[in-house]
Amino acid sequence: LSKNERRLVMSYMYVAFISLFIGGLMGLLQVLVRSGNFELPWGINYYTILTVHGVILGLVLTTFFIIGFQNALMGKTVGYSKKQLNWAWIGFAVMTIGMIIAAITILVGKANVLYTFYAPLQAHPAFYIGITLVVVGSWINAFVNFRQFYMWKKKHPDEKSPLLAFMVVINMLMWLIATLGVATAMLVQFIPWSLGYKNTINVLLSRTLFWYFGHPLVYFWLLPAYMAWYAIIPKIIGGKIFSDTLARFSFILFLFFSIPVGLHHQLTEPGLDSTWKFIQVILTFMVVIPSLMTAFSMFATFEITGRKKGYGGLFGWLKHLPWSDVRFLAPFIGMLAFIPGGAGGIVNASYQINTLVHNTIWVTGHFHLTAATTVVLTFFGIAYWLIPHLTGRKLTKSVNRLGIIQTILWTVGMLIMSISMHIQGLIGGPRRSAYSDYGGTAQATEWGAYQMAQAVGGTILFIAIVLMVYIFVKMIFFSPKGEEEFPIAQEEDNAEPTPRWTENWKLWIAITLVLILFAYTVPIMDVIQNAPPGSAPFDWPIGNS
Ligand code: HAS
Repeated sequence: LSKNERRLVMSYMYVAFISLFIGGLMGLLQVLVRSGNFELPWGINYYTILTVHGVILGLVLTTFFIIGFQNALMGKTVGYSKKQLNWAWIGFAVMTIGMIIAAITILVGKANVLYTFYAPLQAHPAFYIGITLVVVGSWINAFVNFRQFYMWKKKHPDEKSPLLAFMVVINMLMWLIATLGVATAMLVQFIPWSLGYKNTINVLLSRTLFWYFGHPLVYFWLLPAYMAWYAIIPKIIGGKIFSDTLARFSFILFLFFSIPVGLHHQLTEPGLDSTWKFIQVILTFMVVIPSLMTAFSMFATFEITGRKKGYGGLFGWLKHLPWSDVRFLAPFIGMLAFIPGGAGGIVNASYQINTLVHNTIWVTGHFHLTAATTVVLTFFGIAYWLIPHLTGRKLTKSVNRLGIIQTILWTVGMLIMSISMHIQGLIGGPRRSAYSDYGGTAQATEWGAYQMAQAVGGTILFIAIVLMVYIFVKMIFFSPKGEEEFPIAQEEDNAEPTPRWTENWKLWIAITLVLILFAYTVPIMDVIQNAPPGSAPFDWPIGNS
């Protein structure tokens, strides 16, 4: 990567790791409050810290890490022209300005609306404008990536595109189509309503537009982790990509099925016809398939590599994996966490069973396994080679050792926290609530032990976050100078050529749009036509309640 490209990617990384620290601190405060043994000082509202936690980790850390990482992949595989790089900087600037505006609005307590900003909770208009700017900045980046890809294809008409560039384009296409939902909600509903041009808001429409965006959002987090699993981990373990075609096909399936499934977050909501909910549940089970393909492909890579190195037996090939290399260990634990995390997702998506878990802290347990373990541990695994590569330093043995300790702390903290969240959810423990003994009811008494376990897990996690930030600073400023490789794997030698149909972009976009129109046209028309008069704004009572 050129000097300017490295600087661009590092700028994203700075925002991501500062966010990790602030968001993690808020997480610690939350588990302490929920344990019932701690009260927030100076009358700070519980929902302020919950909003900071969700927005800064779920929206800021992820988006900045992902776009930074993807820019590194694009620079490495298809390259930047000077003009493209300038536009990429403009995208970064717009995103950062938007992020700062939204962050300040939340921190001064003017946007206690959580990361889903459900109406009729109302924030100061600056919050909505800030988030909209983050989205606009990300669009600029998306178009830069599309342009880079297009120019590369023009120069290499008979070659297949580099796998990682192909994956970045799919992820940004999905993001672009998905964010149209949230941008519409912002421009048509939230901003005019919060500015006082409208007195009421169509709550169900705003939630439906949010989840049209909100579910592909979780795959926008997941796909960069899959990029690393498919194309980078094989190189780190000394192997090759199992199948280029399978990898591309699984990404194409994500493009098709990530978006027309948002209603599975609204299964308990009245006002949406259950037929359409059921149809979107079926589509949700379709989006499980590319993850199962990924699991299959990862096992295959591990086994083939192990056997090539001479390890036999039913599971003997597991021994060859580089367990003491944090670039492998952290993402591998991420993969393991996705087995129960994904299974929990299937539980959530099962229409009737959703009634049992919806709005309980089970759901919080689910996304701490999927997003905060699978995705985040993979991102850490990436950071251990990407940051030294960008700063021209070496990943030293001591940093590697610290990284392994960090990974173990994270795993232990997350296990304690998310297992207890899952169990507490099954016995009715609500999510998104500060501490209450609910008038001393027997059921609430049962939750106490699990809340305590979450406080223990959350404290271990906060220690792990401090250690990660320390490692980040060490990798940038204190590691010895040198060259760290940018590990990109080759395909297996006997791989069949990737068929050309994998790059039939017009067809992929057309199928995606048809599926969206099929799944969403009637529900959205219903929600608009049958809209009740609308809800006036609502704000939380002062304090922790
Ligand atoms: Fe989810 C709620 C359904 C995946 C994140 N999810 C959430 C929320 C978040 C979230 C943040 O249907 C909360 C939203 C809110 O605030 O209200 N989710 C699913 C389904 C999947 C799924 C079906 N979720 C994710 C991922 C996330 C994420 C990924 C973040 C990154 N989720 C739901 C539903 C709800 C929900 C409902 C709403 C609940 C409610 O009522 O509110 C699927 O994509 C999961 C498929 C995955 C698998 C696992 C495959 C396993 C792999 C690992 C391979 C391991 C290897 C290791 C190779 C089937 C790929 C080798 C091992 C050796 C031993 C060698």
